Amino acid sequence: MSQYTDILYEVRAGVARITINRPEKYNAFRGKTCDELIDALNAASWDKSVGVVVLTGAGDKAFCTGGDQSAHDGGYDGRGVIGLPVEELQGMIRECPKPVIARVNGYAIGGGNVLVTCCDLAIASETAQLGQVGPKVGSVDPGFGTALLARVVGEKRAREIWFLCRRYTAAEALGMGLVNAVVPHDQLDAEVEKWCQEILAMSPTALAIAKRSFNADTDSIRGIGGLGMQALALYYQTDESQEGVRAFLEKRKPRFRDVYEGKHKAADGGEA
Ligand code: 2NE
Repeated sequence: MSQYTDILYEVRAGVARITINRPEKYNAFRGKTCDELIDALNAASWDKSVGVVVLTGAGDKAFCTGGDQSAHDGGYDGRGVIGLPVEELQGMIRECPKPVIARVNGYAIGGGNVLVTCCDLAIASETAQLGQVGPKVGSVDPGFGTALLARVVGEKRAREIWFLCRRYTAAEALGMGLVNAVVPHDQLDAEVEKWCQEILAMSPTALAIAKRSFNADTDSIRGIGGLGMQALALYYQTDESQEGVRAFLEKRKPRFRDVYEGKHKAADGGEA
């Protein structure tokens, strides 16, 4: 893949910078975006001139807001079990034998928050907001999105994040260990650069071994994700899930309970 449309890829002085470049969609990813991210991460992984990878979003509004809801119609528009090779993308961040830093420049919501969770380190602007939205929009990102998040922030917090779908400030995310540092927005690049320079002074092989040894402890979560995506593909075929996507696009509150309870009733309101 020589030319990208949805991302930017740049290697400079040991740092590979991968930017999701869909600011008009708040850097939401469609199938093509995931494929390009996978390709760029693969390139950075095996380029010996690269010692550290920075993943970010274009513009000042969003890091990434997860799956592109306008490319979602009972499934997304790309390849894979749900039409988004998102579990492959998350796995690729972990497989990359170099530290991957999330430069969280704005909203990290839904699948965007899962990318932050999967990255080795995360440095956030004071303006960033993080959180999950799945149960609010008829989706869920099972696997690294749930079980790895619990390893990062603890079980109770992770369940709160998924069950209540609140948005958290960067300072709150720092408090729960979801990000490593928070800086004023205009100092974000300088701070990321500082962390990159410190990493570049280290032994690349020692870093790769350390990263893989951290991963080994949580690699079984990949299986949970695979199983979860199969379930998610079926869930996306339901009225309940599709109500969530419709409500988001129509900018209204979803009527999940009506739809859910309606499943047990005949169209005339009697019991099925
Ligand atoms: C990001 C957030 C919190 C921003 O809220 P707000 O109130 O500041 O802005 P607004 O009006 O909601 O969004 C601004 C524009 O960005 C678009 C919106 O539709 C809106 O467009 P316009 O009306 O101006 O044309 N936008 C934002 N996020 C988008 C998205 N993901 N896809 C398409 N357009 C998007 C708020 O927008 C929010 O909560 N977004 C929810 C994002 C969402 O539902 N993400 C998918 C979750 S499911 C997922 O990621 C996933 C996964 O992790 C694994 C497998 C499958 C799916």
